[in-house]
Amino acid sequence: MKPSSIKIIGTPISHYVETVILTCEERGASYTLQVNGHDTPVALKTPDHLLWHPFAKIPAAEIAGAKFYETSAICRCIDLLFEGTSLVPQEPLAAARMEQWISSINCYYHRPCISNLVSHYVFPRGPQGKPDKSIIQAAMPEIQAALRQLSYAYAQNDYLAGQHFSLADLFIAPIIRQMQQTPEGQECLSFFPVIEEKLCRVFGRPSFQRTHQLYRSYLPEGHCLVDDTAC
Ligand SMILES: N[C@@H](CCC(=O)N[C@@H](CS)C(=O)NCC(=O)O)C(=O)O
Repeated sequence: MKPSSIKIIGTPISHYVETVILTCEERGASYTLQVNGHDTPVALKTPDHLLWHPFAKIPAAEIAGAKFYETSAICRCIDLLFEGTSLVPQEPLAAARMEQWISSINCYYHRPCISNLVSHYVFPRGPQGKPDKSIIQAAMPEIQAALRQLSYAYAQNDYLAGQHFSLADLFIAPIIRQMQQTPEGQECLSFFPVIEEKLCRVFGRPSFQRTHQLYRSYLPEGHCLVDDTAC
């Protein structure tokens, strides 16, 4: 079955949405974005949004007429539907390693690295409209512990699943790229240089460059990310 264009619900500011876009880009799937306040609005937390995602999160997607939520499920579906090199290793141990990393990223990276760090620079809510440094500082031990594990993995292999570029790398790359735009993220990453060394090859892929461009174009006014002049 060759699906028609994939409809992605959510803004590319979300690293999870970026992962879905990256998967489409890598697998040659055409897609459209429905972003709250931009093209066709599906407002977050509204009854409309709940029809797409019962827990009011992004992303959600429509693929071949079926609605899905959960990034991993969406990316797996896209990977299976399109011809060409799969982003899921065939070899069982490598496939399990990929799965381990996707689950770890959801459980141990998203909250400290994004909710407690990056999102405070994207949507500053502290004094004088600046990031709330107390929340960020409190998250640093957990962020360091997470990056340490990631650095062990990238020190051993080129990709998280071993020699096979996989969905796991597409889950972590947008998180690390977003962390690079915060002073605390930059500092913490400087202690684990192998992470950026290995991820450079993902950042350099045309899929990533297109997706990151899209991410930048949706950043809100007043954000405090460091490699931009907005703050
Ligand atoms: N388990 C979900 C997590 C999705 C998620 O947490 N998305 C964030 C954006 S990065 C979100 O919707 N945040 C809005 C909120 O929590 O209110 C997945 O894998 O897709």
